[in-house]
Amino acid sequence: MTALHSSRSITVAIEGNIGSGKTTFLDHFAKTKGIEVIQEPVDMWRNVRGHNTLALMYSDPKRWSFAFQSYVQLTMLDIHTRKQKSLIRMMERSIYSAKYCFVENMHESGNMTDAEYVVLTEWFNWILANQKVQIDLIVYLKTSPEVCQQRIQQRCREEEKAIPLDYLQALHNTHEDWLTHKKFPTPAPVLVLDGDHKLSDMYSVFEENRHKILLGQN
Ligand code: DGT
Repeated sequence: MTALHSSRSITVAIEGNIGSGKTTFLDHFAKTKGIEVIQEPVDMWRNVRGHNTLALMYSDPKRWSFAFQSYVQLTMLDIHTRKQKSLIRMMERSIYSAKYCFVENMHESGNMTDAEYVVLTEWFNWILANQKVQIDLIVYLKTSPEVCQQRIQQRCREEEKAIPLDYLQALHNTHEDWLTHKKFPTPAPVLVLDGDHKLSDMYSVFEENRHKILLGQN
């Protein structure tokens, strides 16, 4: 199948909670010619010159959230500013969800001090004002925290073993605040997909929405 439905190049960001099914979405569309897929740089976060910052953040969030989010912000900026090679780029998450979903949650939950939060926010605002961080469509996989938890348990990623349902609920709320209630600006139209179907049924949901997604419309 080919992706050449649109004549302008577009960037689609796939957003949703941990375990919401973003990788399944990207793997599905990666098979389409003309689409480049950029997965989230989790492996880079796990090995910053030998330091596993993802594990540090989960083991002691008060101590490590700021360092971790600083690096996440850098790696996301790197991806956003990479030259696009195909007509359609699909990327897992964005610099926006790192800030509006994760940083907000860490600050609200007391895992990040006001000063740390303000420093990250100043960096974030500077980036948006001075760098080209283009997104044309956000696909929001809206998946209930309970379903996310089951999927996280099934995949057994070492760092995520102790993620409690409360944390997934809080992250669900920050995604909803941003993408449904528009508490923060959305950089592009939002297409909401129900992520609660079993994974084998998700492919039909993706296909039903293929046309809109490839045209960058919600
Ligand atoms: P999927 O395919 O929907 O199951 O996606 P995941 O869960 O593989 O990908 P994602 O982005 O939801 O999360 C990967 C891991 O990295 C997960 O443990 C949460 C963490 N993570 C991702 N971005 C951030 C961030 O900005 N801050 C924090 N604290 N954690 C993050």
